[in-house]
Order: sequence, then structure tokens, then C-alpha cells
Amino acid sequence: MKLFQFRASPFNEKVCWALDFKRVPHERVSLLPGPHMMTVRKLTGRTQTPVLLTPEGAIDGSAGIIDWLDRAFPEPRLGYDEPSATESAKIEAWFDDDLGPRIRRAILGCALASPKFFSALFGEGRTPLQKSLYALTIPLAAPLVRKGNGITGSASIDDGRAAAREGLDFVAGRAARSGYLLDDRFGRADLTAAAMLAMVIDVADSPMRKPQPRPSAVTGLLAEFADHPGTAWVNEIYRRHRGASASFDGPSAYGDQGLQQGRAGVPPGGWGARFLYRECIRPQRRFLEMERTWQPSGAPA
Ligand SMILES: N[C@@H](CCC(=O)N[C@@H](CS)C(=O)NCC(=O)O)C(=O)O
Repeated sequence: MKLFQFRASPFNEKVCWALDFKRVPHERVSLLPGPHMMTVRKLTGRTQTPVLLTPEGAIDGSAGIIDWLDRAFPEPRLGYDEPSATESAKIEAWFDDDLGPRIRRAILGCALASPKFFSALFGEGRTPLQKSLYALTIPLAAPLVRKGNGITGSASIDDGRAAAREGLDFVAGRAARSGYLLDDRFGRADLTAAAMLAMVIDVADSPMRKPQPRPSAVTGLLAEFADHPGTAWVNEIYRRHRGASASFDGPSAYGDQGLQQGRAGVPPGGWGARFLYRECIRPQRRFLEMERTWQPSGAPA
């Protein structure tokens, strides 16, 4: 499978987190905002990332991709049983459709003012020359990026800050008892909220860490939320459950190794080992085989 991603994006981070959490072997292709359009349009007819190429076709939209991953790779599970499933869908939709895009205006607005920072953010993993060339295009692309993301001026940036505070207040209150948003365990509601809120938090050793040096507007934005109890929750969820300190291009490092680690996590012997093999390892192996023999239609080679 192949993931077409932006290096710095909460929606891409959601999907990368789900893939890493489930240790699903795949390959990542990082795209730069702007030039991404041609590649992505060929895959889905739209331009938004993330896009996951699966044996059943290309899927975009982080929620749809996680639905698919939870069906194809059921363990470890990210979804919930009812009534939490309905509650989780509401929380995810709120973060994906309302808070996330509003918070994004705040961080993107600050980042766009510094082409070098914007290029470092999205060009992570590229050579210094590639980043410098990309930085040169930012002043030209900035009006389009602002328009596409609804950044209309300082009021929209202030609204992004307010959205971040709303989200942080919500997670701090809701997770105060058990540390999790639903069912006293880590699931997709926690993953979604943490990935979205990480836009305004410098989560150490995580793919959402911001590059250095940072423009003062970005430093100021991060500082504004640093002491919020919701920020402590995001940091703790990342520390406990993210399990990856950076994104990457190319094949995931957990091919067969991931399967072996899955096996090592099984309680010794008995039904547990058999269940994990039947429900997780064998389907993953079948999937790898399907993936090996599958040819995407209309996808780039
Ligand atoms: N609701 C979508 C939102 C995806 C989205 O907004 N992606 C942004 C990056 S954060 C993007 O690809 N923007 C460029 C474009 O739409 O052309 C999801 O959950 O994946």
C-alpha cells in the first residue's frame, strides 16, 4: 500500500498514526503543497491529502481511511462499540470539520509569513537546495493557500486560537478521570483530538514537532498554549501511544519485523496466541500478498 502525504498536516498525521499504531506495512510518498495537485488529482479526482492506495482503490479523507484500516487490520483496534462509536464519530467530525480547519488557519497564517519556515515544515526530508527552491515559490503561492484555507485576516487567526482553546478545554475536562476520551482506553477519538491539537503544540519526539528556527509568530502561538492542561494531555497521549518520533518517505520499517513484534506481544501460549495469529497476523500476511500482486489502475508507477 502507498500513502500520499504532506509531511506537516494533522489529517495526514491521523493516518500515519493509525498505520504506525497497527504496524501496517506500507510506503509513504511526501508531496509539497502546490505541486501535489497534479499527483493527487490523478488518484482521486480531488486534491486533498492524505490518500491511501489500497487493494480496493484510492481512499482520501482521514476518517474514511481509518474506517478502512480498522476493518482490514482489526487489531489493535482504534474504533469502539456502541454507544461510544457514535460518540467518537461526533468528536472526530467536530475536530475534523470544525476545530481542525480553524486551528490550521492560526498555524498556517503564522507559517506563511516566513517562506523559509513554511518550506522547512512541508519540505522535511528534502535536500537544502530543494527546500530553498520551494521557499522561493511561497510568496507567489501564499495568497492561494490563504484563500484555500479561509485565512482572511487577523480575525481568522484569532478564531483559530479560540478553536485551539476550545479543543484543549474539551480534552482536559473529558479525559480528567481516566486519561482517555472514551471507554477508558486509547482509541480514534484520542488519536484525532491529539493530532489536531498538536498543530499548536510542540510535541517532543513526534512527527508534529516544528522545525527550527521558528518565526516569532510561531513561537508566540506555541507559547500561548504551553501551560494549558489540555496540552499536557496531548503530550501524554503522544508519549504513551504514538510510537514514532518522525515521519518518513519510502517503505515502513516494520515489514516482517512488525509481524514478529506483534507475535512477541501475545501472552505466552494458549488461545490468545492462536486468536492473534488468526485475527491479525494471518490477515496481514494475506494482505501483503495481495499488495505484492496488485496493480493500481490509473495510479502513477
Ligand atoms: N477532511 C479531510 C481534510 C483533508 C485536508 O484538509 N487536507 C489538506 C492538508 S491538511 C490538503 O490536502 N490540502 C490541499 C488541498 O486540498 O488541495 C480529511 O479528513 O482528510
